[in-house]
Amino acid sequence: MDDCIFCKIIANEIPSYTVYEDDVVKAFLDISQGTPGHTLVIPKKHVPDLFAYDEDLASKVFARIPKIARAVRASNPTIKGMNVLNNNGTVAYQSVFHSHFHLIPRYTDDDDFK
Ligand code: DGP
Repeated sequence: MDDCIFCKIIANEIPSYTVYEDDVVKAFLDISQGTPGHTLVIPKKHVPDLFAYDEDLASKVFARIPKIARAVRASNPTIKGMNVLNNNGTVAYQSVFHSHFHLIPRYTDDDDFK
């Protein structure tokens, strides 16, 4: 998609800090770090939101999330937990309409993040 910021990140037209990449997904640091290590996992195929996945793509993308979550957790021993968040639709606070999963590391007493 020409006007999609995440498609441009996949194409390396916009720089990002890559955490993980394969033929199906790319994971990179969110420009707005909710907590340190806040990572986005996106399918390389442009799908606007959760409602647009077919079963094949869903099985491939969702299957990769635990592995990427473990890699993020392993990057910092002070990460004690993680929120996985997926916003769908403007009313649900989706702002980029290329489906993405937020991996938000949680730290002891990081209550600033809700
Ligand atoms: P959401 O509100 O769920 O659609 O989250 C979109 C996220 O995308 C938001 O946390 C900020 C992030 N984001 C937007 N533009 C860029 C960008 O150009 N680079 C990176 N790394 N993240 C971006």
